[in-house]
Amino acid sequence: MVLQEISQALQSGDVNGVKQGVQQALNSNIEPRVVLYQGLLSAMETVGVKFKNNEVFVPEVLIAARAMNAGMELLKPKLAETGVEPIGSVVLGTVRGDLHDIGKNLVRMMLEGAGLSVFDLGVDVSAQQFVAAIQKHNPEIVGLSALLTTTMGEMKSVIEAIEAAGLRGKVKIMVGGAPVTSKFAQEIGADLYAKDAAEASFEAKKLVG
Ligand code: B1M
Repeated sequence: MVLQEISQALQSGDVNGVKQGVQQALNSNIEPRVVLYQGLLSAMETVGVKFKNNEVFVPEVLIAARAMNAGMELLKPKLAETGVEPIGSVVLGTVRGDLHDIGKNLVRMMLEGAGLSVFDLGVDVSAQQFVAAIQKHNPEIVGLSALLTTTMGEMKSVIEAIEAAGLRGKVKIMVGGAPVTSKFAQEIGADLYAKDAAEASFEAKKLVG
């Protein structure tokens, strides 16, 4: 069945296989939302579980995510026509002073794979930029990434700025990155800590779900 072929192709990072499968499914009048959930997202979830269990690693997740994005490009216009809504939204960024984005990008891909829409602010994002993005996009979750012990403290500044702007009650704050721990997350008043991209997407999905 074509949905299984899409799933297999996605899990092995086969961009052309995913594209062909998605196109074939659309040509056969399979509903775009079925292609999305049963073809792409369930396969990405499987990759996420394997990543969590150390059965696959960062490169495999990245190529699977690239294949998912290729399939999404074909699906997006059809989904827009049939009105499939994302399950929630996340404002995401690497905090000010920090230029590391490989992990953050992986988190974004897994969140998108879980059906959330992500407003990715990039790297070196100031507290005020996070606040402005929350005001603009009204997300359920704000995700902060930091890879340096010297920039972890900036997460606290972002949380304080969100509080000062009167937005703290409106968003849940998720933090992560190699030096970040759940103890640190608690100390700075974050709501969620995720140790990796798979956990970030599970937690986010649980929260909005
Ligand atoms: Co940098 N760097 N780096 N670096 N770099 C580290 C982080 C470092 C540990 C290397 C080392 O010394 N052993 C060290 C930090 C030490 C510390 O503070 N504890 C370090 C340093 C010191 C520096 C510079 C200061 C070096 C210098 O210039 N003297 C400099 C700082 C620049 C800056 O940011 N201002 C610097 C620069 C760079 C490059 C630009 C060269 C490059 C970044 C390229 C890029 O990102 N586009 C780079 C890289 C690649 C690394 C290492 C080698 C790899 C990081 C990485 O991408 N890992 C890193 C050493 C290492 O980790 N082995 C190192 C793979 C990625 C998938 O994992 O980012 O941990 P990670 O993300 C994971 C989780 O942490 C989690 O999920 C991800 C996927 O599972 N996660 C979240 C991340 N964000 C999350 C958010 C969440 C939830 C989970 O919720 C929102």
